[in-house]
Amino acid sequence: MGSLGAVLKHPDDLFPLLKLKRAMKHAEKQIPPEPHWGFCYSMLHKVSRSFALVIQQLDTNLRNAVCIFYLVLRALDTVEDDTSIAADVKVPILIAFHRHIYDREWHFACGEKDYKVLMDQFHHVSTAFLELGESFQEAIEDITKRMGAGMAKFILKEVETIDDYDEYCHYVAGLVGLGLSKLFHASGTEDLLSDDLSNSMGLFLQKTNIIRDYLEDINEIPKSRMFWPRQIWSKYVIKLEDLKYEENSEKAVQCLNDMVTNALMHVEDCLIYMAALRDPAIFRFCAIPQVMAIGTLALCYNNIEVFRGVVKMRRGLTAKVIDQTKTIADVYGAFFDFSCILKSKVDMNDPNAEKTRSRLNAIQKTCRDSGLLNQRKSYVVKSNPRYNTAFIVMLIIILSVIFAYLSAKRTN
Ligand code: D61
Ligand code: MG
Repeated sequence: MGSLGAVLKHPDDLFPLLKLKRAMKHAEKQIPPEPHWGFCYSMLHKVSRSFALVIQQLDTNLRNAVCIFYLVLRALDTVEDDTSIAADVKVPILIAFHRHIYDREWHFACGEKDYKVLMDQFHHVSTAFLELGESFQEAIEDITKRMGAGMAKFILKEVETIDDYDEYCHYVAGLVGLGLSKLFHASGTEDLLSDDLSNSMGLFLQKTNIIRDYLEDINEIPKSRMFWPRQIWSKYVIKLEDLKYEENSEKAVQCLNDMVTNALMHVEDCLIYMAALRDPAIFRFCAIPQVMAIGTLALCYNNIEVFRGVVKMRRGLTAKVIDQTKTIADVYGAFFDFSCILKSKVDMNDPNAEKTRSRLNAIQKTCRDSGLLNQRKSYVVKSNPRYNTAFIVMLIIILSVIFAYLSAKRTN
């Protein structure tokens, strides 16, 4: 459904969408003049739409450190994700990557499109990295070293058990959480938050991605990318790829619901982590991706489309999340609302229905016990119909005026 159709169906998306458009334009204008910082920020906008905007609203000092942290790890991940590189070439690079970020001469050609440009001109990232403060450099190098070693381990090892799954997600996303908590603390604005809570922030985001991207990953050329743990999918099918075949639809959706139920385990920690943050810009930077994740899980749950194409939140809802996520009350509200949506989709014949419902009840209880639920706008309560008709009438009047004006101009 085109964007106009989506806006007509969800008129209260319009203003947040316009604000998002303006914010993106504004962010793109903020590109620093120095060539290497210019390259880093324009690359950030190209390789990560979702994180670029939330990184841009951080204070300068921290923003530069988080921008470089992102690009260094995205480059490391580009080596990991390039399934055309042989393991005996890839593994040594992943393990030594933490040393390469200090070497302006180091380059390794791999990846596609913008990711390839990031690799080919990686010297700009190293130059900027070497300009960061000592404590920022130390945190970034430490996490790069541990993530590279973890990625190398799983190049040669399959994700078998749920513990393997948590370990893999720790290496590629949990460690990002640990690193960010160190950068927040080094910037002097936040206390150092615990590794466990920081790890959960990463696991919730990564598991949501792994669930949403099932089809894209299993169809990856030349080699499938498989992150769903055998301990879960082997309860439903013989091979992981069997989930995408029509005849296995019922089993596939049950397996999907099992994976979503597993990801919900991290929500409590994430809410505690976000409630502990003091700086409003850091709060928004951490909270917006989390609200996007619970919204995406609510969309994926019990949804066969996950095995037919990539399921994504509509742009209007993304704009609303970015526009409306400012305080912890907004976060409790969003997690409560999306938990309601998820709960309304639980089919009592689903093998995990009880476990899913009890995890959702726990999340909703935490949100209610915050005592902040009534101070927010809702993601589920439909905007009032009177407002919609008024809006549509307004739109038609504006369009007809524009039309009349254009046709008048043409005849003159
Ligand atoms: C607070 C705020 C943001 C947080 C956080 C806490 C904790 C963790 C994360 C962000 C990371 C979440 C990762 C979820 C998306 N998954 C990926 O990007 C996978 O690659 C993982 C390895 C590279 C991580 C790069 C990264 C991502 C976000 C950052 C960051 C670094 C640094 C600072 C801020 C945010 C996924 O990649 C998909 C792709 O290639 O596009 C994969 O390969 O599995
Ligand atoms: Mg990867």
